[in-house]
Amino acid sequence: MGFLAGKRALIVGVASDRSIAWGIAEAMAREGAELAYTYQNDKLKERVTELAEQTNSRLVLPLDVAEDTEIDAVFSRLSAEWDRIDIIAHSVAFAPREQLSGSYVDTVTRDGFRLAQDISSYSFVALAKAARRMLRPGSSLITVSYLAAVRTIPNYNVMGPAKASLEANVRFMASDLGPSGIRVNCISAGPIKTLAAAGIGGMRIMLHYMEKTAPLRRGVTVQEVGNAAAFLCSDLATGITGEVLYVDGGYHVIGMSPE
Ligand code: NAD
Ligand code: 0WE
Repeated sequence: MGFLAGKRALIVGVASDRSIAWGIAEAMAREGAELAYTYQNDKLKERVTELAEQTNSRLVLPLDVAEDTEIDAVFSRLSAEWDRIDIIAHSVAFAPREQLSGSYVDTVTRDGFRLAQDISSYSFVALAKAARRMLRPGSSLITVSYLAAVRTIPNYNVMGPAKASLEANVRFMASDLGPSGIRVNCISAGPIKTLAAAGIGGMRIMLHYMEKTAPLRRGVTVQEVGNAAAFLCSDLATGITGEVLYVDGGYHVIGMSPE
């Protein structure tokens, strides 16, 4: 029997079989969790429905996290099927593409900054807020961040402050929900070729740099991120909350490259 047997998990952020959210979903399903999924828009409906079937899930609901009405609709639909939610996995980020290259100061705009914060950070606490009545002692929330929350990375630009805000959100949510027995954690993942990373200038160079300099001398996989997420959301991790766990081959500890 898997270490998530009997747990019910909502997975937010599957766009393809390369998504980090899909790595999380597969690991959680393998460990015995029952899953529900959301998809951002109609373009993704069929693909997410097919992936959901691979984990024996028929609960596939539309959700644009910018819309409070859609967030509420997800949990009112879920409450008809489930009496509680044990796990919410949030794996969503967005900033206007034109702000993810070039000079930070020159390209950032008020609207871009607001949108990045809204979709990439606020949406996590918005889910917790709407799910609150379905969360129980033992429930666990997880999100996915990136090193640029705490270090500058060229071109990540406005997403850096958004990830910094997401990690602070994790700490405030953990403090607030901890007395109710609800844990909130974050995985800071190394760079992975997903749709969100497609077309990002310099992605190949970054992966190559990881392979040369990270302690493990390689990149990480969505399976590795998924396994860590499954652990953090399981009763194996009942003493852990408010944490940012790096799944990056150790890259974040390096102070100077070996050559
Ligand atoms: P992905 O493109 O597979 O997933 C991003 C998801 O965000 C998609 O499913 C998309 O539908 C969803 N999304 C965007 N705007 C949304 C909205 N308004 N409403 C609902 N959903 C919305 O890419 P990914 O790399 O799996 O990204 C998942 C998370 O992992 C993101 O938070 C990203 O910042 C983070 N992350 C990615 C990497 C990487 O290198 N790929 C590294 C560290 C962290
Ligand atoms: O968090 C991310 C990517 C998030 C992302 C990606 C896109 C592409 C499509 C947010 N918004 C958008 N908007 C779009 O229109 N990563 C950690 C992957 C990533 O993105 C980078 C990176 C890395 C790594 C951007 C610049 C530099 C490095």
